[in-house]
Amino acid sequence: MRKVITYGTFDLLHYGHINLLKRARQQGDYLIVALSTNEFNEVKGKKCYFSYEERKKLVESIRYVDLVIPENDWEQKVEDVKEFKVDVFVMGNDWKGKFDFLKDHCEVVYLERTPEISTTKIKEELGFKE
Ligand code: C2G
Repeated sequence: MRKVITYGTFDLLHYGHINLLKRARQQGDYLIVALSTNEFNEVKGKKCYFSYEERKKLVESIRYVDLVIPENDWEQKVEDVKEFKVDVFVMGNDWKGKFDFLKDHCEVVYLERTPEISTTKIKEELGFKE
């Protein structure tokens, strides 16, 4: 079984996230999503609308996702790849090059982002104050 992993906050889940998860899943037979915890989002400087549990419930319900694990920090990726015997690491290309160190442990694939949509844009258009 060819296992894929990807990481993210996935707040205000939208079709850009779904496009990414669908293509990530197509890189193998099993997709793990490491979902940023509320605490790690503070480290990332991201203010989430939905809590970790709420975002986990949403991401787990996506047909392309087989397992959701917590992403607690920047440092866990190598351990995750080893622990879950991951073959492919996937991220949107806004991260291009940032995780090439993982090439020592698995394939690294950066996929095109869906350009016209983002959680920030949704919040702005709805008049959310950050
Ligand atoms: N994404 C996308 N198209 C969009 C928006 C997001 O393809 N319009 C992708 C991002 O490139 C990322 C994934 O969806 O691969 C999740 O996006 P975010 O929740 O914004 O993830 P981010 O905060 O960048 O977290 O350790 C890595 C970090 O946790 C990544």
